Amino acid sequence: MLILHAHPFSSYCQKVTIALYETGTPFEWRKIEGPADFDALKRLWPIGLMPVLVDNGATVAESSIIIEHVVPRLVPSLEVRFLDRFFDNYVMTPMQKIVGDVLRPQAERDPRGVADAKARLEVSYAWLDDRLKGKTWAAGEAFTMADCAAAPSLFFADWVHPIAERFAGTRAYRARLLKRPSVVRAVDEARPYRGVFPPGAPDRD
Ligand SMILES: N[C@@H](CCC(=O)N[C@@H](CS)C(=O)NCC(=O)O)C(=O)O
Repeated sequence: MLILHAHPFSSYCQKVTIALYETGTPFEWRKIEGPADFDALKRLWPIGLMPVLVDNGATVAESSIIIEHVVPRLVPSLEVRFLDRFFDNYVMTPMQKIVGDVLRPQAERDPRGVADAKARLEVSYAWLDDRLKGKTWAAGEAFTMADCAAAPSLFFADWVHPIAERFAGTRAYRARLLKRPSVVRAVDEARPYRGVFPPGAPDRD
């Protein structure tokens, strides 16, 4: 049995649960909700970031590695790995920077870092808009790990730095992702936690 240490409202955890739902892979949740759960997580993976998977006693960390470990068919090509890196590094990371800044005490906020993160998102939205031309999913007609990474990263990035109307392809792709049953399930599981979204969740999606 696969045990997933994760939280339904965490973007990287959703990336993995979308992959598991997409492929009908059964697993057991270990929800990380308090300090004791984080201590258990750190005993498995001292870096202390979720998700972490335990497969027959073996610990697997990092969302992309978990997906490739459990469902390698979602990672069919180098292009998919590249796009997965794109969404993690250039959409998820700036989105997390903007969210994380809200959690800091006022005196420790980093306006320059937040402005840089927003500028990075603008470039990412524009690059993606061009890249998606003629494609249903990130790498073409098949739904892959790249789309698992895209769904939560674009979902939350649009909340903290809305995707402008001129990026119609990126907006349409986000909307397509939000209709995919595996994504719907992950988004619905996280609905009860929207009230704790640090910058405040918009009343949509
Ligand atoms: N590179 C990691 C990133 C994981 C990550 O950033 N997880 C966040 C939740 S989305 C986390 O555990 N945050 C808790 C913390 O920072 O204490 C992956 O791909 O799994």
